[in-house]
Amino acid sequence: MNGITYLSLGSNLGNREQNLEEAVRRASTLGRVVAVSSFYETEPVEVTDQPWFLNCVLALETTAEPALLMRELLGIEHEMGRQRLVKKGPRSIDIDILLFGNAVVNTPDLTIPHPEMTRRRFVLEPLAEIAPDLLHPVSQKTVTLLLAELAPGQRVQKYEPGIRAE
Ligand code: PH2
Ligand code: MG
Ligand code: MG
Repeated sequence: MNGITYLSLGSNLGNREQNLEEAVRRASTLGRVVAVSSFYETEPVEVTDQPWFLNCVLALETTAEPALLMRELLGIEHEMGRQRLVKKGPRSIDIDILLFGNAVVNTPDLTIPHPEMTRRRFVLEPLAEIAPDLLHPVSQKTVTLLLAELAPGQRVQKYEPGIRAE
């Protein structure tokens, strides 16, 4: 399988900016980086009682199969010291596969497209920055349209080092 894969990266523990930069650097060893979005300061969603996140999106051209890619990404999370204590809770680094070309994957360990991506502003805003016309392979909607359809809420703003959003 070949194609461009879109990854969502997030951190809300430790030095968030350094964590994203390090994860981008490590992910770049798995293929060719096509684009990296700006970093965004984002309000926590789903589990809201935790620190704000830095999030970004990365486009990577890779020949790795989705399952292998996911294993490699989990390896990066592990090497970077991620501890899994609370589901959807604070983490030094989270790397999720959003899309993998037009692939639709439904296995016990992996679901592509990422099932939450269309409900998350912290995913759609950075994705719209680097791939506004990209089509969601199931709904066939562009990222721009998905973002426009999102209900208001979920604060997301471009990260400016030194300025805190909270
Ligand atoms: N990740 C979650 C749950 N909630 N909220 C924001 N703002 N950013 C995230 O990366 C995030 C989240 C589970 O992966
Ligand atoms: Mg996640
Ligand atoms: Mg994850």
